[in-house]
Amino acid sequence: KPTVIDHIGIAVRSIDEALKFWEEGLGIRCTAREEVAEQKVITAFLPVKDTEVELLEPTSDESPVAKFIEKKGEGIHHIAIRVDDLEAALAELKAKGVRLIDETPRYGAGGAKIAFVHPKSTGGILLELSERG
Ligand code: CMX
Repeated sequence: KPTVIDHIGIAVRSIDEALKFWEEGLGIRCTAREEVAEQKVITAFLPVKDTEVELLEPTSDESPVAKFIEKKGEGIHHIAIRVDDLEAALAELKAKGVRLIDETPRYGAGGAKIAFVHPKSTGGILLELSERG
């Protein structure tokens, strides 16, 4: 079952540059920074009430985030919804004919189990499902 918006992912060229706005401008502090090698990104998490902003900086030209910035520029890259049981959620969506990018869970920042749903099945939003232990 979907519960809350776990986080909103924002593609940026440079986390250090972006933090000038988020931390110094808005006063929202980054509490965790982590490289997720499998996704070719560095992530920075900024808690906001009940959810988080995730800044995503590509670590390679092959990163999905690098391709996104090249095509669309910096901006909102994905929305992540938290689920209690990711395998069950994926099985249910697959049975309903939803196009999954990840049919089995991967591991994202903070050790969360994650899987992406294709924007073609969601009305144009890259959707992440996230299960936190
Ligand atoms: N949001 C909305 N639409 C998107 C999108 C995004 N982030 N990325 C691509 N699209 C759209 C494209 O505009 C395109 O639409 P049109 O065909 O209408 O032009 C369509 O999806 C296909 O895009 P594409 O450019 O041909 O395909 P890509 O090779 O760029 O792959 C995607 C797109 C979503 C399948 C790929 O980026 C992916 O597998 N993403 C999941 C992994 C990921 O994004 N990891 C980074 C974050 C990791 C983290 O948070 O830890």
